[in-house]
Parts: sequence; structure tokens; C-alpha cells
Amino acid sequence: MNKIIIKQAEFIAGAPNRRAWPPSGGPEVAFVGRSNVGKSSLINRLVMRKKLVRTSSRPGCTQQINFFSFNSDAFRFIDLPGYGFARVPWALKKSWPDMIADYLRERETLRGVVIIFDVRREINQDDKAILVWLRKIAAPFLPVLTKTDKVSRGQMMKNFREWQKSLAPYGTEPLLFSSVNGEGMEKLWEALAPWLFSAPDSGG
Ligand SMILES: Nc1nc2c(ncn2[C@@H]2O[C@H](COP(=O)(O)OP(=O)(O)OP(=O)(O)O)[C@@H](O)[C@H]2O)c(=O)[nH]1
Ligand SMILES: [Mg+2]
Repeated sequence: MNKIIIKQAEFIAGAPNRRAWPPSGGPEVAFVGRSNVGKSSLINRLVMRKKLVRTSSRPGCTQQINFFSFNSDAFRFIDLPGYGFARVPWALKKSWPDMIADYLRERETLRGVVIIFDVRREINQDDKAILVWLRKIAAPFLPVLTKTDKVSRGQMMKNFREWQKSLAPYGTEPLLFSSVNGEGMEKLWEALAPWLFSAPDSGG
């Protein structure tokens, strides 16, 4: 694959609900995962923009659906609020499932979903629920294990094998990633390319 060069990057909209979605344009890939797992940081790293997407060490940083457009809308990345964080305001927690589910189910330009896990943690009930649901709506998805820089190589391989086992029932293999040292960048771009740079699947 040719290296993707991000010539232009822009925030196009932050949407708390469907009415606020921007008109569809370039193909979209959405990033989901538990609160604080590193979704926003991963997007910044992928597109080599340190401050495009707001990140925070405090969970619950992203509270709406944020749409980012690249290279004159050749494609878009969609940053979703994290799930499973107890201190997120109650109103948001209550609206989260609708906010995210509406988008994932109904956005016609959505090509795929990257589901992000912390390589140091184990799969939990929330993760399983999302995976089951993504399969149910037949959304193409790709698991990514991030924060690999936080563990030793030995520990990482051990955790990687655990994640492989946890994700096998959902029919997918995870990729490894670090937003700090860039591990896994190339493989992740390679995995995203068919979603972003090929003609949409014509068979409904
Ligand atoms: N060491 C390390 N830290 C990371 C990595 N990715 C994210 N972080 C840190 O983890 C924290 C959360 O990162 P965010 O990117 O804001 O996480 P998020 O999933 O978008 O969080 P919410 O929007 O709250 O759901 C921040 O302090 C980041 O600096 C990584 O690959 N390695
Ligand atoms: Mg975020």
C-alpha cells in the first residue's frame, strides 16, 4: 500500500444526536471503545496531528460524536464517546446507547468500525455487548489493542494471546497499537484502506 499522506485535516461537527450529524460526504470509519481507552489519541496518531482531537487522562472526555474530515473529504474519522465509565453524567450515560447506536446503525456512509481495547486489561461485559451488537447489525469491525508502550514485550505477548482467545468467538484477530510510539501504524492503515479507498460494496 502506498503511504497515506494527510495533507489536510479538519473538525467538521460535534453531534449530540442525529439531527446534528453533518451531511454525509467521504467514507467514514468510526472508533469505539471503553472510556479512556485511547480512541481520540489513536486518531491523532494515525493522522499525525497532535492536537486535532481532544484527549484527556480523565475518562469521559469525548461526550458527543465528533466528525473529522481529511484530504478534502477523501475520508472521515468519527470519534465516539467511550462506554462504561461510571462518572459520566447520568443524562449522557442514558443517551449514549441511542447516540452511538443510531449512528452505527443508520449512517449510510459508515464503512467500518474500529473497536479499541487497552492491551493491559481484559474483555468485560460492556465490550462483549458491543461486539455482539456489532455482529448483529453486520457492521464490519476491527479490534485494536492499544497502549502497548505501557507493558513489557513479554507481558504484551501474553496479553495479546489472551485477547486473541477473547475475540476469537467474534471471528476477528486484533492488531497491536501505541499512540505514544506509533507501533502498529502501518498495519492499521493497511486494514483501514479497503474501507476508505475502495468502491463501496454494491451488494446491499
Ligand atoms: N502510554 C500511552 N498512553 C495513551 C495511549 N493512548 C492514549 N493514552 C492516554 O490515555 C488517556 C486517554 O486517552 P484518550 O485518547 O483521551 O481516550 P479516549 O478513549 O478518547 O477517552 P474518552 O473520550 O474519555 O472515552 C490519555 O491520558 C492519553 O494520553 C497509548 O497508546 N499509550
Ligand atoms: Mg475521546
